This record gives sequence, structure tokens and C-alpha cells, in this order.
Amino acid sequence: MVKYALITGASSGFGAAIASVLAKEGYGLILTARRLDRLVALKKTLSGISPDVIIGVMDVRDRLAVNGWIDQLPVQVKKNLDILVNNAGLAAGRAPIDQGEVSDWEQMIDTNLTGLLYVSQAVIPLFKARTEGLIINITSIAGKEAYPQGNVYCATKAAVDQLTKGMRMDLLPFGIRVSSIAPGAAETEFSLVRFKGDEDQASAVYQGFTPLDAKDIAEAVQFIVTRPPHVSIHDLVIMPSVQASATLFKKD
Ligand code: NDP
Ligand code: 8X3
Repeated sequence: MVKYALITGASSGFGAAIASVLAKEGYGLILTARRLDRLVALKKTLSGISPDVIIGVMDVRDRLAVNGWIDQLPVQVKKNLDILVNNAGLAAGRAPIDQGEVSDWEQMIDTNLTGLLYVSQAVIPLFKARTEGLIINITSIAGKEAYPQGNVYCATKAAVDQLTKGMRMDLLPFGIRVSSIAPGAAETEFSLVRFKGDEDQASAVYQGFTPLDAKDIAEAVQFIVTRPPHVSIHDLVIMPSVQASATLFKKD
């Protein structure tokens, strides 16, 4: 019986790397994001490795679309959905609190927090029906410690950190495990998105030190999903060796 994992934000960075490790673990994949071309390419890559790869355009901010898309999955897939990785997210801009763009704030809150709630609410009934399931929320060091000009992004990740604890409590009676992973600086498309396509600004973030890469986080997911059923990993904080806090780096 193929077990399935649903990954949000699978078109890039952590999500794509997580898809790859879960394919190697033998999971069927349900890969979602907004960019279909990326998902099509990833499906092509992983189809020989995973027993089944389902892709779909899903903007996590659109509650009706989230519910509709998850609802239309084949019954056998929904019955065997075992893992949800709430990974879709972004930082938009970096500015002092009085100078932030309201549209950036809304995009971060709607994606990182509200979108994660929408997807979770659509999936949890499927897990409850099976009395098992695993939810992995991708938080951030930014949710543990705020940093200058990170304000709203940090707040969304702090909210998901708390939400993870609350979900774990509410889902305890149903055999559903809830984990979080809080990465430090990782070189993905994250900074390119944050700085709205400015490659110089984005690459400057990772100058002078070796950041994490997406595989580092995917391997942490692999660790979580391969624990036996009596073990729950609550929270992993994973940092580059030269990053001691949200703001303290040892750079060359
Ligand atoms: P990427 O920009 O490489 O990937 C982000 C993913 O989120 C993309 O696949 C993107 O897909 C998806 N996404 C964004 N908005 C939406 C949306 N509205 N609906 C559905 N999918 C969406 O960055 P990362 O891989 O680094 O980021 C993944 C997660 O990790 C995020 O939650 C981020 O906050 C978190 N994180 C990142 C860190 C880092 O330093 N890189 C450190 C700590 C946490 P598409 O555009 O196709 O929709
Ligand atoms: C992304 C890491 O420190 O740039 O969550 O906010 S950081």
C-alpha cells in the first residue's frame, strides 16, 4: 500500500528537496505550489523514484481552492495520506515596521499563517479518519527570535511556532503527530523572493559564510518521518555552523 505525502511549496527550495527525499523513502507525492511548470519538471524527475506523483496548482491563500483541490484527490490517495509538510511561505521585503508595504504584510500573513491553517484544516479530517498522520510545519529561527526589519515575517513564523504546539495538543487524541523545523539561513529562492528579484541583494545575504542548503532541511524531514510510531520529534532548530542566533554570524 503506497503512503502519500502532501507538500506545499514544492516548486522550489526546501519543498522540492523534501519531495526528493520522500520519493526515495517510497512515498507517493502530492506536490503543490503556484508555478505549474516547476511542478511538471519535478514530476518528471521524481516519477521513476516515487511510486506516484500527483501535482496541482494550489495557492494556499485561497481557502475554497485548497478545499476543492484536496477534496478532488482520488479516494485511495486521501485514505493513504500520511504526511503533510506545511512548507509554502515567504518573506516579502525587509523594512522598519513603520515603512513596510501593507501588501507585503498581507502576503506574508495570508501565506505563512492563514494558508497553513487552510491546508491543515483540509487535511486533518483525513488523518483523523485513519487515527494517524504526521504534520511537519516549516517555521524559522525568525520565529524564535525577531531581528531588525524582520518584524512581520518573524511574527508569522512565531505564530506558526505557537500553532504547532496547539495543533499537537488538539490532535493528540487522534494519533496525529505534529513537528516543526526551524531553519536558520538557507540559500534557496527565499532571498530572491524577499528582495523581489534583486539578485545582488539576494546573493549578498549569503556572502562570507556557508549557509544551509535545501538538502540539509530535507534530511531533517527524512529523520522525522523515519522515526518509529512511538517517537514524536517536536521541534528541530537547524542552523549553519557559523550562525549562533538570528543575527549573529561568524563571516569570513
Ligand atoms: P523558496 O522561495 O525557494 O520556496 C518557497 C516555496 O513556497 C515555493 O515553492 C513557492 O512556490 C511556495 N509558495 C509561496 N507562496 C505560495 C502560495 N501563496 N501558495 C503556495 N505556495 C507558495 O524558499 P524556501 O524553500 O527557503 O522556503 C520554504 C519555507 O521555509 C518557507 O516557509 C520559508 O519561510 C521557510 N524558511 C526559509 C529559510 C531560508 O533561509 N531559506 C529559513 C527558515 C525558514 P510558488 O511560488 O510556485 O507558489
Ligand atoms: C528565513 C531565515 O533569518 O532570513 O526564515 O529570517 S531568516
